[in-house]
Amino acid sequence: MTNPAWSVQEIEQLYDLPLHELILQAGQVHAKNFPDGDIELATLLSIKTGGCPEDCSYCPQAARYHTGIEATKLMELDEVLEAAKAAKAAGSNRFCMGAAWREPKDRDIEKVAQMIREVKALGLETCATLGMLAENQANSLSAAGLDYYNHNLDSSEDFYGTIIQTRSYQDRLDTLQHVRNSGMSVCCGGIVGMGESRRQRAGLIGRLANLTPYPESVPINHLVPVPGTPLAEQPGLDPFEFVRTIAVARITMPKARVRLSAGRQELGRAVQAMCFMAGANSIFYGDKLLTTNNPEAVADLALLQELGLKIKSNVTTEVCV
Ligand code: SAM
Ligand code: DTB
Ligand code: SF4
Repeated sequence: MTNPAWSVQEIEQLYDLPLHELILQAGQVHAKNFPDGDIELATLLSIKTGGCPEDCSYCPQAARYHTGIEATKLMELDEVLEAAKAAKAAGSNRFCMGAAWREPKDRDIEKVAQMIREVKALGLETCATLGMLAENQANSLSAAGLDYYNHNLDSSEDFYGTIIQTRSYQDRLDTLQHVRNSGMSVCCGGIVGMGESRRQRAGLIGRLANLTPYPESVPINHLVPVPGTPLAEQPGLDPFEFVRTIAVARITMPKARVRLSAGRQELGRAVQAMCFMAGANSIFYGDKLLTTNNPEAVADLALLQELGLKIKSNVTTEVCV
């Protein structure tokens, strides 16, 4: 996936279009690049919750904020497999294992590698999000068969320092490079609604779109303001601005799966429908994200059916020769 360089100004110009023109343009890009128009379902499991030493202002799992989340140890393999089997049976395509680590230790990588091998054997795509990765760690996960690694830029570089101080923007870019070099696909997006300006949202999308190649998966999270975190009282973003962000992501990263991620419960059905028209083609599916609530699976299936949207198949047909 190579892409022309996008300037922040060009992206702002897209944002400034009348909403119906922006959605039309994004819808055309989507139809051309995803003729099937199917929606991918990705299920999250928090395999290690809470107690994180980082200071991400939005995050309920940071130990320094008092959010009522209890820290756990790394989950046992059996428990992970049980959740993966349930996700597969519910129709999910991808199983994403998340850990509240700044970075994994090498012995954690060995344990997660075992989870990856066994989840993959169930016929699910695998994804993990474990924090920063060193080169050797990315290579080990890739060798275990990990399909995607999720690591977000979260915001534009000029807004980043107001939300996170314990790791730099460059640290994130370095991890993304290790993931890319290891041969895994990149899942990288951000959060909107943290008090950033439209120009800063355009800056985030620009950084994502200008990664060479741009990410295969782009999760766009709407901030879930969690009591106890510094962003608990952050006023919600105008829903049309969220739709615009999805459309702009679609136009600038035409072949990426653009995923409606955290915050869907607050968006409601009508705004989500607009997001699908603007080119979103993936959702986190299952009653829970990592620690916060997600729409119930039955409600999501009903919404997709009502909108006439096809779900990506999770049945792998093996050809015997
Ligand atoms: N600890 C790892 C890391 O930071 O890369 C993996 C897990 S972390 C929870 C994954 C992503 O979840 C963050 O980068 C952020 O984009 C998103 N996230 C966390 N809390 C959120 C919230 N309250 N609202 C929206 N997105 C959130
Ligand atoms: C991503 O971009 N969003 C997901 C996934 N990648 C790991 C996580 C959302 C977390 C929302 C807050 C929570 O549930 O703790
Ligand atoms: Fe830790 Fe990840 Fe939460 Fe930041 S986003 S506090 S690194 S779990």
